[in-house]
Amino acid sequence: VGTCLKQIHYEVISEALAGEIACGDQYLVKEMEDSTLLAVVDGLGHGEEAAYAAKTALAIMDANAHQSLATLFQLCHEGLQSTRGAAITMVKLYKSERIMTYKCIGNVIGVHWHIDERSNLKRDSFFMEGGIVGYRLPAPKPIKEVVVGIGDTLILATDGIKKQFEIETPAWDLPDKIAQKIFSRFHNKNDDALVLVARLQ
Ligand SMILES: [Mn+2]
Repeated sequence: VGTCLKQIHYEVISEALAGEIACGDQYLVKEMEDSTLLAVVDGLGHGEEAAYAAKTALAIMDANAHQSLATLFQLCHEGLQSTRGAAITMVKLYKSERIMTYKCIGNVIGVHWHIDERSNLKRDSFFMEGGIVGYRLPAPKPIKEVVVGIGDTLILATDGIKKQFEIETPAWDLPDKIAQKIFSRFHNKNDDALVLVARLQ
């Protein structure tokens, strides 16, 4: 189960707030020749307008996926001016160099599970910057660059998932299992929710 691409195996679970049809939490996974772009967008609030902001961001990313994350955030910021705005986390995994770059603006949490020098499973949480894409961007900072390896797990989650999910070790479950566990244990039902789990391969 889940979706298998060349570089990653991933699963996504999402659910709109009860009573809403449209979900303001959306994602994009786009595999390209040299890299894979992963993004999770939380359109502000919930319902139609949140979903519209999220869809607008995803369309911009999809059309410009080859650009750097700095450029993608700038394009999204410009394109979301007439919307409510969104929290966005993007990750780009590069095939040749075994690195990823990432940037988080707003509160979509990112976690990177990997094996450290002492062969221990280690969690690194993404550095998050305050702001709302489409409304107010933080002062420009260098894009984060991280070494990654086969077997590493990336988890991206919106604030409809309680942040305690971060400290739960995913161990070696497959992405679909991890996503199901997180969603069933940490879904807070006051908002749209989305979790994306990707394993590097
Ligand atoms: Mn939210």
